[in-house]
Amino acid sequence: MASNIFEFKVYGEYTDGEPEENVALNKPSSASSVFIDAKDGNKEYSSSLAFDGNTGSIGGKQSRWVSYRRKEHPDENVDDQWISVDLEDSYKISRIVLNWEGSGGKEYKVQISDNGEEWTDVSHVTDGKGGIVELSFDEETIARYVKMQGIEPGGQYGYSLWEFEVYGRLVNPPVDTAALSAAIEEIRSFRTDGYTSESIALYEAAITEALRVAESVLNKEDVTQEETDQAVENLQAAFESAEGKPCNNKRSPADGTYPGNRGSTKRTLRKRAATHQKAGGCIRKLSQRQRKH
Ligand SMILES: [Ca+2]
Repeated sequence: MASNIFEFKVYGEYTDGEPEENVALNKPSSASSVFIDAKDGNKEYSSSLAFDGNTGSIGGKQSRWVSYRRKEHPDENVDDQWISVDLEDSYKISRIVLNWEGSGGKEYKVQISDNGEEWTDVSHVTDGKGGIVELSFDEETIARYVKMQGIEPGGQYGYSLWEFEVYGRLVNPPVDTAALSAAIEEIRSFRTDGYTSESIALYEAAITEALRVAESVLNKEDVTQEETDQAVENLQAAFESAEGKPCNNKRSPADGTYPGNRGSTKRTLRKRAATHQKAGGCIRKLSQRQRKH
């Protein structure tokens, strides 16, 4: 069979113009069995050959996975065979392309899993004929592992796949913006805390831009954890630079509180900070723990 016809691939695009990528390419794979050709130098048709992006040959061996064949394994259940891939992260799967060699699957299921142990059917093909089979999925098809579970091969030569392609988008882990919200809220609260007008003006000049940037990060769509963490750092740096001069009390690195303030109520802290500020001291920051009082 001429393999070059398989090299022509049409890649789709997402609505934002990003090209789809084969996220199974060169990912770790496994299979229930691997055909070893004893008559041809013991060539092994291992599972990785279905995920190498190659639809031709490598070193005289065709780049395809092949399961046990009935001829060499008459006592095995050569129908119940599978191949799977670990995408190494969760993806929203839009398409799966099975590029069968002539000896394809007649009946098989495509399954997905989050843990590689419990599988959910997402497709059941009962009239497979080999060649390229393209399966499409909706937005909710999210998985880390994908498997082709064979039920009945197309012939006596086992299941054979040139390539097993999975197209999808990485599912981003949820971004935790609680620290950023808290930092913004904490700084806002200082703006109404009854400092002298001079110190408020100085403070606001230093903090306004940082606060504006932090709020834009908080409201940004598709914000990343890295951007969020950086915004908290920037906000804290701006806040600290707004201090008239360095505080004598060092911040405790463990929880961000001032050792001298531990156990104080919010009201006491505010009074103490105001007094300190009026005396030409620095602005102090209430910790989250202290704000709960
Ligand atoms: Ca291949």
